[in-house]
Amino acid sequence: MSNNENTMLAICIAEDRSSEEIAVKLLAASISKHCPDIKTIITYPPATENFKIYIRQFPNIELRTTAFPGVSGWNVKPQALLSLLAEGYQEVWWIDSDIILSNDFRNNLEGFSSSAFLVTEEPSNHAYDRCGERTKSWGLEVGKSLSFSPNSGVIRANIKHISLLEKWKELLESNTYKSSQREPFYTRPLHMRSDQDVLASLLESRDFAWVSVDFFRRGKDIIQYFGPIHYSVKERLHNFLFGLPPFIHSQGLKPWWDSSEIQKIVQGWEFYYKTLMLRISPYNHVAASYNNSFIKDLGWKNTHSFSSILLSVIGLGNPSLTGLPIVFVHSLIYYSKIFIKSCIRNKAISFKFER
Ligand SMILES: [Mn+2]
Repeated sequence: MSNNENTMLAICIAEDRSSEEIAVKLLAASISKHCPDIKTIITYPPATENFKIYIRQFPNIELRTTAFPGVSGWNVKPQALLSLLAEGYQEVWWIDSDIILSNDFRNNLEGFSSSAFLVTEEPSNHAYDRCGERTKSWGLEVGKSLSFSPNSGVIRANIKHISLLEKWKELLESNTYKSSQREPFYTRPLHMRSDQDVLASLLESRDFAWVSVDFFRRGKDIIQYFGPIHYSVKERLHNFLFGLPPFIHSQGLKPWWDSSEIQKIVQGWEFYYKTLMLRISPYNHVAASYNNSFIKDLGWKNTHSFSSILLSVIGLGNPSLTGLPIVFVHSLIYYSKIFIKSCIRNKAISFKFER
């Protein structure tokens, strides 16, 4: 890629929680290592002096500390993307702060149309089974159906997508959406659970049916590390053979959180199990490599336990094989339960018919 092309391309990161500072640092370090030629703009209003000094070591990264008005958390995405497109960048990549790069993602662009709107595929248990429902719930006409539920952890948008981003921003700023965000996550209506459900509504609407949408796929392009089984056996074997994908997304609980934070969400054996899975996560594996190599002041905890070391030894130190036996058993139980439930349901239906 020539320099001229690169000046038209930017990575956009925006985070407003100081609790996620270490993740922003790691993402910055991984971008500078694998994509040092891409201009990267980080908007991080809680930046401390220490954070500013840290970021200065990366010539491709620009730090901004003015918050986007009226938004917080994941709802900032369309506004952040629009602001960089308005500055003249032709193509902007949004990357969530809970993602770390393991290599240059541009190597994975083969097969994608250069003008497509790119998002990522959701974890396996969030497969697409409610096509068009989100769109109809927003009162829009359905224009097409997507092959996967979109996850907005990574988005590639270009100047042709400005009207889509503007509409997305408008819906995220609506009063109905804002009041839904005050409800607990799982009691919110499906079309308003988070920013990406609103995005899915628009991508399936007739108004934006002209937008061609492509997906970064699980396994090959991204690890959606949400819970133990979401980095599946199949994906693990693929990554063992062909290497880690460029994007590793640490969804849900984070390996950089203190135990007390995790304990507020999960307790008892689940706390122990999930903490173990965070310790052996591929995110942790990649993050740990920054601890004493070219970054000294990261403060990455990377705490191991006896069980995590044992699993790592069994997994030959490979991030994809580490934890595989547990994931195999967990998946077997999980999918057997789903299978049995569906058998019982079908039986109940046929019983109703017979009567
Ligand atoms: Mn995320």
